[in-house]
Amino acid sequence: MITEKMAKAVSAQINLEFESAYLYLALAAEAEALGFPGAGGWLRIQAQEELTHAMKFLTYMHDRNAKPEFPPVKCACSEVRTLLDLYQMVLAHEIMITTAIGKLADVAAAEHEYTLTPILNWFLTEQIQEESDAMKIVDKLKLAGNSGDALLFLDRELGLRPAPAAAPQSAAADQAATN
Ligand code: OFO
Repeated sequence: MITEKMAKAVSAQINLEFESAYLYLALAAEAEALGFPGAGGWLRIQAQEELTHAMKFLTYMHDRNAKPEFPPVKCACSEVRTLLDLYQMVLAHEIMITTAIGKLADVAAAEHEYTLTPILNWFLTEQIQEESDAMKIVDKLKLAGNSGDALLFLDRELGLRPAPAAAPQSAAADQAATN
């Protein structure tokens, strides 16, 4: 069992992971409407990854005999004019999520809920990677500027992103898969 406060905090993070998936699907549609199918594919894959993140926390809740809450999923979606705007939104979103995971770690420490530590460590490592990936794309897009050739080259590169592995069905399986 975990405390009610801990369960609420994990539920809030699950909701944020679904919000992330929803945002990335909306941004995929924006990228595709701008004529960048490679970026659209990259964002669809990111949305799939966010769903696996929600699943990681859901399996943790299940394994700890806690019932998650499912408040409505909001979308911070908005129209974008350029691929650079779009990836700046991705970077800002990931920075916000890193902060949210840090706050979840604060709650876990206050509640002495050390069973969450390996999962939070996984997420913190993931956030370092995701912020770094988004930052590199933003840098490349800044260099590309308005060059159609450079933007099309980058779009092709983004389209090469591999699909994520399927989500494990339990926290124990998840741990085994990451070891
Ligand atoms: Fe859930 O990985 Fe970043 O947001």
